[in-house]
Amino acid sequence: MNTRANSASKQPPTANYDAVIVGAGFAGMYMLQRLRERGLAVRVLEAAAGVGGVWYWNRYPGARCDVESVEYQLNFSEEIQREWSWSERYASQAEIMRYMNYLADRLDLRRDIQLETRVIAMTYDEPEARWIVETDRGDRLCSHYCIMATGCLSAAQVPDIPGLDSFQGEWYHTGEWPHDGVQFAGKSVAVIGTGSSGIQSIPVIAMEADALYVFQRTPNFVLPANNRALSTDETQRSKDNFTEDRRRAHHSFGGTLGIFNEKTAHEMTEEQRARELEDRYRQGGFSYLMSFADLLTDNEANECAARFIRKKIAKIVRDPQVAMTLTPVDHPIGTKRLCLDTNYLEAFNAPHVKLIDLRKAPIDRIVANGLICGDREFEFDVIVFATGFDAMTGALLNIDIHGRGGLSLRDRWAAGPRTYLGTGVAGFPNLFLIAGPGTPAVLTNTVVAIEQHVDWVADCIAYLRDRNIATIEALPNAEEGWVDHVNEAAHMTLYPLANSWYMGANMPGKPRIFMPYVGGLSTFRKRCEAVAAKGYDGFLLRQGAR
Ligand code: NA7
Repeated sequence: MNTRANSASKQPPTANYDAVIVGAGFAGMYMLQRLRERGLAVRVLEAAAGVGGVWYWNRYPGARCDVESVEYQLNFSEEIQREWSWSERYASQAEIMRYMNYLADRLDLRRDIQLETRVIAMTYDEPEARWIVETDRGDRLCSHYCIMATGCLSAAQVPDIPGLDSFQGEWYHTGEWPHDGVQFAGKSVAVIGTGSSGIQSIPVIAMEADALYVFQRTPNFVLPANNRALSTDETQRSKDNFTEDRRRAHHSFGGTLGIFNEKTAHEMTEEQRARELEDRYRQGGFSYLMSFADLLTDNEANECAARFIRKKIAKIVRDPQVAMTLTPVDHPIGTKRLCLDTNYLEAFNAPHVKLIDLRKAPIDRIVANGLICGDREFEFDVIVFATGFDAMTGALLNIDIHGRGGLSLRDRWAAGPRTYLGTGVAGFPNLFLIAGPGTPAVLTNTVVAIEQHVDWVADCIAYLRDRNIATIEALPNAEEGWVDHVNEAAHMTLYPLANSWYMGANMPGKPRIFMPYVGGLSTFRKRCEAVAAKGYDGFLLRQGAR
């Protein structure tokens, strides 16, 4: 087991850093800024040819954020927030990329970011208390700290359907979309998958393609986005309210400014419930899930909100058979990531858009000019896999990470991910995860969660350096306690009832563990602050020169 660690320490590393950050999305960029402020020598390694993380890759037609743009930004600097204005209620992928590139230039981040460099291995060199980081370009970097800003949805998943190699047309995954775009005009197209990426891309592809086949395994709950241009007044208001809005978002349950109804569904009359749901539905966006205090914990309350959406589907989709196929019945609303829609349901009213229910017959195989489901054969020129990601753990486990004593993270997490506060892993000193399993990040406004995590890690590193502490490492019992707490919290809600990517259920063979923390960002923040206030309680701190 020790061979790897020993051999890693024998070869001289090519460059020395205080910190290596993997990934240049929101988390990696902000982490770089925070560590630079504290005078650390930092290198960011990024596989893509540009900054932006998940937004760099997910440039499929219709790609758009489903958190309100004025809330989906880094808010550490009021000056920057005043300089930047969003044009729409929900920012398009292109606008988010402009914002992220603006941040990279404005903060002069690029000189410390190495692009087109994929980290393939990381090995902890115990005698020297340092990490050796190896890349696909042959770099060997040596770093005291490693921060994994690898994203929760960055390992695209193309299902293992027999025959894909024999397909004569073009195929793409929404999460690895070509930068030059894809021409659909005059073509017959198949979209496989109806999560957020499918739901956003289908209506846009339908406008261009001659024929569109949508292959659906599970119908999803969709809510109108009601996207629109932001007025000058709205933009100004968000700038003027910067301090208060930032405070509110950071101390909220979900990292947003949305307001929860404090009443449970049972405390309301039928009329009140219907009005609440209708108001929030019209408003658009995720606030629908805040209609009742118990919407995600009580079956009846949830069913009331779910029934309301099912009725809307029946009104929008003209063909009753198609409407029924699009109607979700197998999971409580909100327990799979809710999808925001712009003309998704309406797209199925067009004669050239066909819905195929994979629950009746799954895809048997792909052939040269299409695919076969049971006794039906479909012909098309292009396949769009909107089939999601090896979420939360995929990007981390794609790297060959070995901690103390040669311990492999893949082995350590074989039965599911285990972290302390979503940040530290026992046996992996000075390794920090951002938005990792065990944090609330993916259930909240991720950017606000990322800000909280990064601030915590930056403060922690400052604490260690100020006190000459060489290493920090999660203690096994603290890790176990946190994993139990994350599990217990999840099982107090309806979340585990769905086959979601939160549960690892979208990946064949992946352990079924509810990975995110459902307790909310405000509770998580308090817990992190308490741990820091007690000198990083639950972590083992080792004194020593560094
Ligand atoms: P999601 O939400 O994981 O959706 C993937 C979709 O692909 C979903 O409908 C899956 O059905 C379907 N899928 C996955 N594998 C298959 C196979 N083998 N056959 C047929 N259909 C399949 O990914 P997205 O990219 O849409 O969204 C990811 C996140 O990005 C989203 O949650 C937001 O946070 C933004 P299933 O439901 O598993 O039956």
